[in-house]
Amino acid sequence: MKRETGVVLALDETDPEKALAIVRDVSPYIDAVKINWPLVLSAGPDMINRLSEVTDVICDFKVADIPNTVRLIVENCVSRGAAAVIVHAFTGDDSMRAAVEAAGGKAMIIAVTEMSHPGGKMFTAKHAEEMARLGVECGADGFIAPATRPERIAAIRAIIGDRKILSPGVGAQGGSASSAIKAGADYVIVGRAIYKADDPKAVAKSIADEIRTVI
Ligand code: O7M
Repeated sequence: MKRETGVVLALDETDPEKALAIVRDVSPYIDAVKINWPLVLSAGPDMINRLSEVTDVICDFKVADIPNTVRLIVENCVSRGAAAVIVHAFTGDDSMRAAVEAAGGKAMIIAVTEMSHPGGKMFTAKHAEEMARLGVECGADGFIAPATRPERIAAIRAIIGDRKILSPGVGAQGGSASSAIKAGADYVIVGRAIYKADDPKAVAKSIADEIRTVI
């Protein structure tokens, strides 16, 4: 996945044609688009293939299952052209290794550590460092850490070396792009602040500009 602007668009827009139009509009200012169940359930998995023709696609299915099921999901995403697949790390080492093996070096495997919403403090925060260490041992290429708590990005960075950090929670959830990048994130993940804006391209550009000032 390229690292030019540091912006990943979380495309939770559920109207397929609107979603495609937004991606085409903002594509000069994003490094990748992240899609999750809201868009895939309304548009179908073929959306992975269609979006892959425009930009890199991160399949955020937060896969959390036994190794065989994890493998089947990751293989399907990769065959549709995904550049990365996001998995939960709490499933343990065998499921994490199954994800990495199924990706076969063709797509990045990104593991969730601490989640960005208030509820993320209840369970994920307490085990975030352990999950980061497990991800490193199992060969994960990147990690999710919360832009809403930049000090937690720094804690994960201290464990994972130069593997990638993607940080959601910028904009609608109150986090700032520059604080996340300064704390050690490689990319920020931004959804509503871009796709619900009157001018998504202008917002994506302003976030890319903000990131450029701190690197
Ligand atoms: O900018 P938003 O709040 O509209 O969207 C944030 C996106 O990031 C949305 O797609 C969430 O599903 C995702 N996300 C979080 O907000 N918090 C997390 O802790 C983790 C994710 C995520 O992307 O996990 C892989």
